[in-house]
Amino acid sequence: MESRTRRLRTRLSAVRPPTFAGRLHDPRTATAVGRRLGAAFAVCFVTGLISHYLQHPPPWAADRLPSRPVWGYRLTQGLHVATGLAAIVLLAVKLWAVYPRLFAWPPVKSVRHALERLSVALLVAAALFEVLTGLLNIAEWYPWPFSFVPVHFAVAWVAAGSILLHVAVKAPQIRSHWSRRSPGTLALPAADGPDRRSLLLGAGAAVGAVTLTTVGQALTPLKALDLLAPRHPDHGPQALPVNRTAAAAGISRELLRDWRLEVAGPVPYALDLAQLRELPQARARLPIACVEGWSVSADWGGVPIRDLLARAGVRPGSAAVRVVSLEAGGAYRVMEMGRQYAQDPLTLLALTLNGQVLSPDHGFPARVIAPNRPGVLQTKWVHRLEVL
Ligand SMILES: Nc1nc2c(c(=O)[nH]1)N[C@H]1C(S)=C(S)[C@@H](COP(=O)(O)O)O[C@H]1N2
Ligand SMILES: [Mo]
Repeated sequence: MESRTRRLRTRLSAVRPPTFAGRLHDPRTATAVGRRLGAAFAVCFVTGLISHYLQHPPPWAADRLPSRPVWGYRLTQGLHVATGLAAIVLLAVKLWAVYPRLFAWPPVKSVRHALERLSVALLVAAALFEVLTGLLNIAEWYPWPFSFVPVHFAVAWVAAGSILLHVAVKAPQIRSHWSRRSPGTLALPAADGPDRRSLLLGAGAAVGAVTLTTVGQALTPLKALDLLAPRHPDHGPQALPVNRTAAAAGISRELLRDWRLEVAGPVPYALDLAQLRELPQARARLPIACVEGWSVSADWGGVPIRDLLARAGVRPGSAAVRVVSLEAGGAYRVMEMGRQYAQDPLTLLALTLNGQVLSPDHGFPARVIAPNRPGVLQTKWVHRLEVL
């Protein structure tokens, strides 16, 4: 018994944490991976800001937001989710490459060193938080007590700030390890190349695989490869995904029985569905581009919002509009749309989708579809327009 314990103890004492002294844990690898990770984060940050300000424009910008190109938000949000997913892979490789330094001993050597480590801790925490909350968000899983949007937005600034600080602190190393020809590499052994190349190729292959198997949720020519994304662009009623169903929104046949579109403006009026169908109809091929990353184009038919506003006595291009859904609660019940959107001839109060009457889940009897806007603002089950 005694000897067995001792044997176990000797064996355990032989187990040491890996030393990670290899070339793949040197500053050059950290720089090579860091560059790519930095690029992914930069695109992710900028496209995230675009998404945020399209959804929550400051008052001075609301009427200036452009309604073209129609695919603008589809592109930026597709990039946001794709670069965020790529960043997960790159962040893992980067953390693996610098792992020994994160646990270096002694933990603190000087005030400067302490500050540097603190900034790295902040960076790692913020970056992990952003990619993980983003990942769970596209899966529509919210296992946390806070509201996703403001927290994801705020921590993005922390991440961006700590990345800038990190790059500034590491500038000398980054500079000397940036390119193959830079002076820093001359000191490295000749055998240095292949190892690092394999690591970078492996990381590239992993990013490629993640991208190819998810990007089809937005880049529909690749939809056949969309194996890992939470949403498939074709799956849903009328071949279009649904985030919130009519049942979930509490839209019942009862509620719809006396449905009429009310328009509040200088000359208020109300129309029932038959009357709306009598008005001149327009068609538009526009995408729904969900903030969660999926997007699909469809053929929409209905009455241009600007015609409905003109009928209420609004001069073309002179008013923004508030759109109210029949839905009783929910964050997307009320939506506001600036002038550029309201006057765009492609902005419709849609009554049909791909030539058919809207299904209940797509917003029957009427929904908004506008160019270059986040999906969350394409309000379903519309029953009231208010001229602002
Ligand atoms: N009233 C209302 N409209 C809504 C929503 C909602 O929850 N309530 N969800 C929005 C979101 S997040 C998206 S992506 C689109 C999706 O439209 P679809 O279900 O027709 O594809 O509808 C938007 N319109
Ligand atoms: Mo959405």
